[in-house]
Amino acid sequence: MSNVEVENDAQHHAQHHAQSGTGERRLQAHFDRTISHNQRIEPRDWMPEGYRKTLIRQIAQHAHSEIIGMQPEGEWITRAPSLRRKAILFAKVQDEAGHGLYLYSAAETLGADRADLTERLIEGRQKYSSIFNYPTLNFADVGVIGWFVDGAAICNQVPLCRSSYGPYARAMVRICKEESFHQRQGYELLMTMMRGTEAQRQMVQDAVDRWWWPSLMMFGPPDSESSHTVQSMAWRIKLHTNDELRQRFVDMTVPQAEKLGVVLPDPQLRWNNERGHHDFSTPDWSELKRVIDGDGPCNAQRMARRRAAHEEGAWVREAAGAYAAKQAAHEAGKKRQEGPAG
Ligand code: FAQ
Repeated sequence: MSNVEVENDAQHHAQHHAQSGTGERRLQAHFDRTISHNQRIEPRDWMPEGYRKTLIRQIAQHAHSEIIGMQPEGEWITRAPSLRRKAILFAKVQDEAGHGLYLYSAAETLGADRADLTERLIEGRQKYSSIFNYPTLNFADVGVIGWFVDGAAICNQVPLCRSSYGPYARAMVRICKEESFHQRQGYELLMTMMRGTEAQRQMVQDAVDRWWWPSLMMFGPPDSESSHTVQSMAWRIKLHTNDELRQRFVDMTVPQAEKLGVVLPDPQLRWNNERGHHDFSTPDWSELKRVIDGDGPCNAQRMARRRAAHEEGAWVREAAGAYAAKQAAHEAGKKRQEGPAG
């Protein structure tokens, strides 16, 4: 049996056991205690079906985002202005692929099947982050994605390292280390451009103007409209609300923008002494809704490319499957020849 099958088997036993009333209550009480003591739920532990489903939804959406997120910056690999920038960008885009793979593996520990998750993405039944539906128009966009998008990802994902589900939390530790490198390479790229010509400074400001609002929207709808936050926080899948993390991102980014010498495109943005935070304008939530619903500037292009990559990779999956079957037959043949042990 594969790891996933063993885990599914253990889960089915636990669930079967749970069907007898007192058994279920005991398991639920044990789960609740684990969560309230800030301890981790592991794949073999009993968990409520809603917890499992919510995690699969969030982790799959996160994995899809990493994979689709390779596209906007990937478009600049062949056009990077120097060998150094090309090597950095290559490494970053490859890291995103790695993040997607850790996350699909984390979803598999919950009984999900990776091929099925990919099908769901391709058929539009599962989401990916709104942010990757915006175009990268000039090379400064690569820097601003590192600074804003990876910066937002860090704000959102560092707390997830303490999320209640073990495999997700552990995947997040390594992901965050890499995101931190991504953010710094973006900021360093922008610093270099800001020290360059007037035209380069304008490219940076233009990219900042275009990516600021989509980056704030990445944190999800406002708390008042977030359907999952309350339950996900009770389960300690999420440790902060969407608005809390958005505020943290704004507070973190304002001094960085000042140092860089760019203007964040929000006339209402100012420090509020009483709150101890920056005030800022309300993002256009109707735009977020439109982009999530498939009508952003690049949704069709991103999905078309993802589908094409899936189709073009079919022969690799078939070849790997055929090789695995051959190896398994070979192993079985060897065991038969050796005869029963002892
Ligand atoms: N885009 O009730 P909530 C990265 C959906 S990775 C699209 O607030 P939740 C690395 C949501 O699914 C970026 N859909 O939901 C990188 C739900 O729909 P459903 C991805 C969104 O889950 C950098 C509905 O709206 N990061 O950047 C979005 O409690 C550079 C209601 O929303 C993660 O996935 C959105 N922005 O909170 C890669 C982090 N927001 O399923 C390449 C983990 C919400 O009911 C280059 N995820 N929706 O139909 C999370 O922390 C959470 O899932 C949130 C949303 C905070 C994203």
